[in-house]
Amino acid sequence: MSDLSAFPVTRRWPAEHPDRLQLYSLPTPNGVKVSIMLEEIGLPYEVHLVDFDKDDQKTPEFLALNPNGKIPAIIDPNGPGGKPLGLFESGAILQYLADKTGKLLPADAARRRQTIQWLHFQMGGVGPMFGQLGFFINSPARRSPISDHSSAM
Ligand SMILES: N[C@@H](CCC(=O)N[C@@H](CS)C(=O)NCC(=O)O)C(=O)O
Repeated sequence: MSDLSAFPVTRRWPAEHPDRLQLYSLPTPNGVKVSIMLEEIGLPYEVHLVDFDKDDQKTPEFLALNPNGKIPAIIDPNGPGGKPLGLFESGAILQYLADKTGKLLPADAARRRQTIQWLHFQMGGVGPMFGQLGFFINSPARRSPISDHSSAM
């Protein structure tokens, strides 16, 4: 039985199956990336809902796992050397899971680099652009005065 008690996040979200990978997430674009990966590679996991309506992601327990206060984050009870490992940042998690299982990341050096290239393109380009679009356009409370003004014209 894995001991995850060193991770404060497990006090707020207790692990029912501590031997399984623990996922702290919500079905947002960054959140589902890890869920899809876990389903694809078939690794058993336990999911914990981080509720933005309750600002769960800003609680001390969650911040101890990800100081940036954003989902997704994981704890792998079976990390390198058999020790538990906490990780955040969806791209880092995807690459870790691919390395761990040998799935979805080619062993061939050139194809491996190309796959990581597309991962970085998603992480540094597409993801943040869509994130900002959602933040500035879709959220009425956060709509900028400039876009309000231009839409009234
Ligand atoms: N670069 C990070 C971005 C994570 C991110 O932006 N997560 C959003 C949901 S998609 C979040 O947790 N937002 C909550 C907040 O900012 O308070 C990653 O890829 O993991």
